Amino acid sequence: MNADSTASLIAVLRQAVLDGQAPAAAAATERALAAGVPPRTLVDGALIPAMDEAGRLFESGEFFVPELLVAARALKASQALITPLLAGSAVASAGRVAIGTVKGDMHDIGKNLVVALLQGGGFDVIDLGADVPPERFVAAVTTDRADIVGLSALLTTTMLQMRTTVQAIEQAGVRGAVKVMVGGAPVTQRFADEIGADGFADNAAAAVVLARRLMGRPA
Ligand code: B1M
Repeated sequence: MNADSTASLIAVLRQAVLDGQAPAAAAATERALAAGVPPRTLVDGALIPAMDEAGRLFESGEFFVPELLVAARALKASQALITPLLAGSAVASAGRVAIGTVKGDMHDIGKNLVVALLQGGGFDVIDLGADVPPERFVAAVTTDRADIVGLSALLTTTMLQMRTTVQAIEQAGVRGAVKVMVGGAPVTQRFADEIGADGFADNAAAAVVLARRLMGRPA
């Protein structure tokens, strides 16, 4: 396969996601994978750029929430085929991570990518889903015995729930038993420091490196 055909397979997938065409996105993903395009190349070259473009069109008033929703649905049709390949087949657990998108926030595409790469990195992952209240994160520590709690947020309003969640973990008396990592488009290292998180990662691959560091392992 030459660079031109890889680029055109990626472009077709990117466009299918942007157009909200779930069957076309799934078909383009299958074609690209069958042609040998690595799954991570599809994520970085097609899926993330398609959602970035959808966000730009939303900001400029050319897309509205329904267009974002169908684009997200098309992305998930592709992601469903890619995720098992990213997750790999690690045997020994590198640690237990409970991860979710914070209360009030329905964005889960980036969180799902972090889940897939953590699983690929050998972590035992409890996916708490989206719109997760602080008390569920607390239970992940007290009941599920998570080593790391991962908080994702995509809205400047809901990222404040990260602080509330860290406080809830503190109030439950289990802050010393768990590491907290945070991420999502509006989140910064500075914000992570302010709320007392143990680490911040700005993408899914960096989240795996961070989780290893928080577990005291080499990256
Ligand atoms: Co919404 N949305 N959305 N949206 N949406 C954004 C986030 C926005 C930036 C769009 C815009 O205005 N340009 C804007 C937020 C503005 C702000 O707060 N500053 C916005 C808005 C305003 C809204 C609504 C309020 C719109 C409305 O209703 N009027 C509404 C809120 C709903 C709610 O949550 N309560 C809303 C709704 C939606 C949909 C449901 C339609 C849909 C989400 C579908 C879904 O996720 N199931 C949606 C989408 C798709 C987007 C955009 C277009 C794409 C988000 C995405 O999936 N990006 C987004 C614009 C944009 O981001 N360009 C937008 C791709 C994804 C791979 O990236 O999630 O950043 P990301 O994840 C990355 C890293 O951040 C990091 O790794 C990931 C992979 O590399 N990461 C972590 C993420 N979590 C991590 C956790 C970690 C570590 C790293 O450790 C634990």
